[in-house]
Amino acid sequence: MLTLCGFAASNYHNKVKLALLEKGVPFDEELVWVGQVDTAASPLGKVPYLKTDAGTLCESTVILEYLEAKYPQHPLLPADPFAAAKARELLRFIELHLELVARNLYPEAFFGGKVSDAAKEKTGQQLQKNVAAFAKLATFSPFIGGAEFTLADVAAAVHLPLVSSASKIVLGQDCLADLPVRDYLKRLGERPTVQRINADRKANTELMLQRMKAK
Ligand SMILES: N[C@@H](CCC(=O)N[C@@H](CS)C(=O)NCC(=O)O)C(=O)O
Repeated sequence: MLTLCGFAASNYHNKVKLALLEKGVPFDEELVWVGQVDTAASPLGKVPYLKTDAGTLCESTVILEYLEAKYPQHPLLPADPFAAAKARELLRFIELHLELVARNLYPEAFFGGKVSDAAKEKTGQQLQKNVAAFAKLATFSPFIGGAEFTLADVAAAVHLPLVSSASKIVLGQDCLADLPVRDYLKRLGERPTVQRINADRKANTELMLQRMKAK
């Protein structure tokens, strides 16, 4: 049996959870907050990590690739190698050039912290450039890379909402507003798997905020 360790307010945790749900692979979830991580399993103390019969794995995208290889049912990568690489290209793009850049804004957007004006300006410029490049790769027709729901959609479903709201809250402008992201996310939100992710995220976010207040 697989055990997914982490917390449901985390988009990286939800990326792996959404892939498990889409593939119909049974799994348990273990609530592990930052600070409670087994560093033998995740040496940087990050979530998520996955306990498997063969051992533990960290890094969400590595876990996604493992799940694809180990559980071929309901594939989330196309069989054609080039089409699969295109899906991975979008997945990597979302993670590196959107999520990781927008993450500089999260302390102020979501955790009551402050981001310097210089960091805001730099992040805003990077996002503008990266979103324009992303627009050349993403089709949103109906899925992010075309006709099939793939790992790129799994990443998009969890990362794009945060990129949108962080830029809106901190920079005063949703950096994805000119792309059909809202309609796309609405379509994805019709999937029972995404509904489960969103409901669990909401409940866990409440819990996380209560914990933060109590500290
Ligand atoms: N590259 C990692 C990133 C995971 C990550 O940053 N997780 C956050 C929670 S959303 C975390 O554990 N942060 C705590 C920390 O960095 O110390 C992955 O893809 O799994």
